Amino acid sequence: MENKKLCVVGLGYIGLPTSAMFATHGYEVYGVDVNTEVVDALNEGKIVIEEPYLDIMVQAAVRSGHLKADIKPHEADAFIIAVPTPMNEDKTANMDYVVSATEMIVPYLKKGDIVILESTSPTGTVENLLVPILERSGLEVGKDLYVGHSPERVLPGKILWELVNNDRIVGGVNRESAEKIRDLYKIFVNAEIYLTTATTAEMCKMMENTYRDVNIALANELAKICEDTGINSWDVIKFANKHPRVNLHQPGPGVGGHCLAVDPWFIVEKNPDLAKIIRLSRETNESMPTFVSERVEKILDNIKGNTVTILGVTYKPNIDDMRESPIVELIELLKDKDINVKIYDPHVNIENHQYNSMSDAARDSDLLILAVNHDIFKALPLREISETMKQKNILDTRNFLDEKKIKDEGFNYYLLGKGEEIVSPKFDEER
Ligand code: SAJ
Repeated sequence: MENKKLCVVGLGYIGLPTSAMFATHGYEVYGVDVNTEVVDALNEGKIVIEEPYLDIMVQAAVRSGHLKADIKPHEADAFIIAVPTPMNEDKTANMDYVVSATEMIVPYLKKGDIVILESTSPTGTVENLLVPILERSGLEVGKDLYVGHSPERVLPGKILWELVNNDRIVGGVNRESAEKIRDLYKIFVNAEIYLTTATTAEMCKMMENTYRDVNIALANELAKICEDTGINSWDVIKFANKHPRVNLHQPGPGVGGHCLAVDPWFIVEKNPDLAKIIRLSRETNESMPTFVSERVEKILDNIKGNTVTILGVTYKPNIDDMRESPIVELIELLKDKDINVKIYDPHVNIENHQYNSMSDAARDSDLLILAVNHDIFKALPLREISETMKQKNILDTRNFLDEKKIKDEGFNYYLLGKGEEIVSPKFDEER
């Protein structure tokens, strides 16, 4: 029997692992990307992104002849569109890549084919944007062509495991489309696949990230309130979460990444008058770099200094990804205040900020800011740092460091979300 053919447009963080997954499950997969560098690398069995074990899987798929890359689509039984949907300046979704990817596959479509959009998209994208383009093929959508949305929901760093083990939602333009798409993913998905409409699936994806963003905003608001009240928000969170139905999230210097910081805006775009909590949450999280920079200013005023060292610039710990990182904005805000900023993050290459060690980065600093909770920062070489720093001050924006050890080494310890004027200091010290 001839192998089934699949064409995946967009070979990024989602398209590439998905291609490799199908290819190692017997499909003949054509990966399509406009970037020739990605295409050439893939045809040599190599990848240009970082994701655990993906290189091994891609290499196996390419060597076995099941995965090939090209700059143009190929005829296939199913097409997956997995291109980026970035945010425009005005915080609306940029659908240009989705449009061009869809237009690109039209000449290759035949009766009975399946077309799936995986990219995160505003509600109505499949019905109002994809379908009219696909109909240019002369095929009837829902009858000759099975069309739907099946959003990815994997976590960078755990993509291959989550692709297989996460439940999946499939939204079809009709039931038959949803069922065909489900049967396709069933090949490697070892979890539930739920069927619904395309527009419901679009909203689900955006809402999953919005849920997290709104909850983080709540934690960030609590942090601000607690600083003002003179108590410690991290204690409030710890104790409140002992309630069986409460799960407060963690405050921090902001929310980064290409998902949480972006998707909620796509809901606001379509329903600006109704999406009030969603918009306010985004604004709250976007205000955090400014909030931290103001805290830094207060601390520096007290200690009379102007050099700070920032530990970590990525959007979350233990990765090299700086997309939408709030720390990048924090750095700019501090520079605007004429503060001399030194940056240390061994996970990324930062121009003009290459230090051999943490103590080198901390040299002549008045304040050390723990901005990202990378594992490598857990045990700070406090003694070495204290020898090079001008003044011994640490601001922890993640409640990540050991306050007692830091204080024992003679440092002042400041914590984001904890008021400097603690209401009951005696009790706090006894902890
Ligand atoms: N953060 C906080 N406080 C918290 C939790 C996170 O400030 O309590 C911040 C992090 O520091 C980071 C940001 O939020 O800057 C986002 O990190 P994340 O690990 O929550 O999420 P992403 O963007 O790496 O991945 C998310 C995931 N979505 C959910 O968990 C609902 C992932 O499953 C999605 O596939 C991905 O978005 C996506 O592509 O949509």
